[in-house]
Amino acid sequence: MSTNLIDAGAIAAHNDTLLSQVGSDYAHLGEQLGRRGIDIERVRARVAAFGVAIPSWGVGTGGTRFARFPGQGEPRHVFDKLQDCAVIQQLARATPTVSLHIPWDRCTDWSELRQTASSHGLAFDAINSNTFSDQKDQAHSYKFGSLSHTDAATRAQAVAHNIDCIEIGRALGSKALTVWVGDGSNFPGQQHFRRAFDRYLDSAQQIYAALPGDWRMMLEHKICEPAFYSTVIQDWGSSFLAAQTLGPKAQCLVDLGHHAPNVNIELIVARLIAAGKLAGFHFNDSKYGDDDLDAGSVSPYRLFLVFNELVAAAHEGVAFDPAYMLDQSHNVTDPIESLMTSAVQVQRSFAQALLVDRAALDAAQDANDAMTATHLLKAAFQTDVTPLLQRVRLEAGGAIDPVAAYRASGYRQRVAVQRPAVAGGSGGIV
Ligand SMILES: [Mn+2]
Repeated sequence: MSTNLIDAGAIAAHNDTLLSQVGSDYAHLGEQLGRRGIDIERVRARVAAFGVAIPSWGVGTGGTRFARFPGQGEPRHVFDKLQDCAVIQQLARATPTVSLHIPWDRCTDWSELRQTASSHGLAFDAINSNTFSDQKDQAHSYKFGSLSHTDAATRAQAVAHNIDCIEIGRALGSKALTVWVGDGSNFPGQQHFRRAFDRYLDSAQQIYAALPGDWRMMLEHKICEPAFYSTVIQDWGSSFLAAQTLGPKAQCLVDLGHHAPNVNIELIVARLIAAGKLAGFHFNDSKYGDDDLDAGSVSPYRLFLVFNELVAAAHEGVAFDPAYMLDQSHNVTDPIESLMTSAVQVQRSFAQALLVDRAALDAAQDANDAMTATHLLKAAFQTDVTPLLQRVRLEAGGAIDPVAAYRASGYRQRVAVQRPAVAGGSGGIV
């Protein structure tokens, strides 16, 4: 399989047309930042080292419970998905890892999959289990829950699946298992809240016991859906309680779209950092309380404020190592275009957070100078770091304008011929 999915000459030709423009914009930005006492080269080095994982399910077209409108040339299996991920990484150079989902990504030869990923310059991030839908030939149904199910055999089946995911992850070089359950209820009185949570904890403990020493278990909470009245791991409080109970290898994963509207997510991030329990992120955006929209497409300032907490904590010497992943549903766009754009958006928020004058912000906070403090954040957020991001991509061999280079490459049209449309598919969001 080719390791060069978009012709390198075409990328170079694309870059040539924009090269002088990027050079002059970058020089101007460097001068602006220099006046603020910021060394652009140092910021560039940190941004160049930043990466966000692509969810394998993200390269398929998503949908709603009403309908799914498949795109052209959708990936048929995990090897096609890897190829699309490789294209994203080749052009945008911000996504060196892929996060798999089992059973959607099951294959017969994991070592072949690992080798193929490696030939594309990709590695594997956290592995995701699925106990929110029934699989073919499954003995027990998850209709009424999985890890928290009232039936012990159903819980045991869900535990065994998670342990199976750990084994697959080990074969692929993953270091984390992400557990999101859809368990919950649709009617008041349907579920005994405390007992359901206790059953969840009991099951989660069995999974935790099977974790290799250098692994993390990432607990992902979600306010609603598929259960619409109550959810067992509904919010960061429940997630934190569970992570505390399980032990040091269990941490809380923050999916930006899994909160009620108006929840202060950056504050949750700060709390989890302080408690040593921040596992990482699923980045996306939302308007109403789920993770359907592209990262930063609606609220880029909120994404910046999340990164502001991360950069501040790192600046203050707090030891933590969050995993960064995208998790969003692409219903009306080409998933490759959305994922490249979102990866760059996440990278942009990180770059902007690096521009905050930390000493001045500390002083403003100590002096209760709210206006200065908020101006300091806005000064960083309103800095257009586009030339810096373009330069990072250029130096890494990517495209200055990834979407334009992708469209010009004709990749989608090529794979549409090779990949006939299949019914169903495994696009989705978790
Ligand atoms: Mn998620």
